Amino acid sequence: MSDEENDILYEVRDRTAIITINIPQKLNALNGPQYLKLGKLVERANNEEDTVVTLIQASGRFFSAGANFADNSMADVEPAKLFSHEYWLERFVARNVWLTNLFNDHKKILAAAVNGPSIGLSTGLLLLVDLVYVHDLNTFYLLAPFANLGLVAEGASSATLFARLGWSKASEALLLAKPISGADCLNAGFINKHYDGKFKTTEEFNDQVYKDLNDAFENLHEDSIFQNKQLLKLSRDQYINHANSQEVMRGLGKWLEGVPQTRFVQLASKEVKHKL
Ligand code: CO8
Repeated sequence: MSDEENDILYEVRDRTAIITINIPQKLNALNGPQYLKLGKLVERANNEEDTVVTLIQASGRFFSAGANFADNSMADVEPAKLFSHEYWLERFVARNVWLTNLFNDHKKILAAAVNGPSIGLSTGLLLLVDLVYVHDLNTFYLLAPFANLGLVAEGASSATLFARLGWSKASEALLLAKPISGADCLNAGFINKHYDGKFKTTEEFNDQVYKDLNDAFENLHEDSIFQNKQLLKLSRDQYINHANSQEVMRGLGKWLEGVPQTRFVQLASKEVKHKL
C-alpha cells in the first residue's frame, strides 16, 4: 500500500468502526484531501449497518497537529486565486461546514482514543465526539491556535469549548491561543477516562480503549442508545450549527484578507511558534 492509501485507515471490528489517522511522521497533521477523506470515512461509519460505535484513533505521539501547514497545493496556486472567494469557498467554507456537520450529526456513539495532543481544526472535531479516552494527562493538551494564525475558531469550537470547558478556559484557548492542559480538561469534565500513560505503545493504548468501549455498551439496547443520542443532540444542535455557520463566514474573511496564508508560511519556517 502507498503512503496515501495508508494515511487514514478504516476497519470494522465486531460492532465498532475504527478510523485511524496514520501520519505519525507529520504528527497526524492533515492536508485538505486528507480532511476530506476523514469526513468520507466518518460518513461511511455512520452508514454501517451493524455497528454501535465509531472510534477515532491515531498513530504515534500526537492525536493530530491540525491542518498541514506545508500543504503543497497552496504553494502551487497563482497569487490572484489564493485570495479569491472561489478558492476559499471550496477549500475552506464548504469543507469546514461539511466536516463539522458530519461529526455533529453522527448517529452512532462517536468516541476518540486520544494518544496525544490535538491542535486546530482537529481539536474542533475532537470537541464534537461523545466519549473521550486519553492515554496520558501529562502529555495531552488541546490547542486552538487560531488567533496566532490570523484565523478564527473552526469546527464549532467557539461553542463547544465553552460548553465542554467553560467560559474561562474557552477564553484562554481562543482569546489567548493558550493550550488547555490534560488536567484542566479532566477537571472540566471533558475526559471520560485516562490511563496514566501506562501503555508502552499507542497501539496497546488503542486496543485497551476498544476493549473498554465494548464492555461499556455490551447488553445495552442499540436502538435506545441511538435514540438517546438524538435526544442529547436536540439541545446542543442549535448553538453548534449557529457557531459553524458564523465561524466559516468570519474565517472566509480572514483568508480573503490574506493573513493566514502568511502565518502558515512563517509557521513552517518556525518564524511563528505556538504557546506550549
Ligand atoms: N503541518 C505539517 N507538518 C507538521 C505540522 C503541521 N500542522 N505539525 C507538525 N508537523 C511536522 C513538522 O514539520 C515535523 O516534520 P519534520 O520532522 O519533517 O521537520 C514533524 O511534524 C514533527 O514536528 P516538530 O519537530 O515541530 O515537533 P515538536 O514536538 O517540536 O512540535 C508542534 C510539535 C508544537 C505541534 C509543532 O510541530 C507545531 O506547532 N505544529 C503546527 C501546528 C499547527 O499550527 N497546526 C495548524 C492549526 S490551524 C488548523 O488546523 C485550521 C486551519 C485551516 C486551514 C485550511 C487550509 C486549507
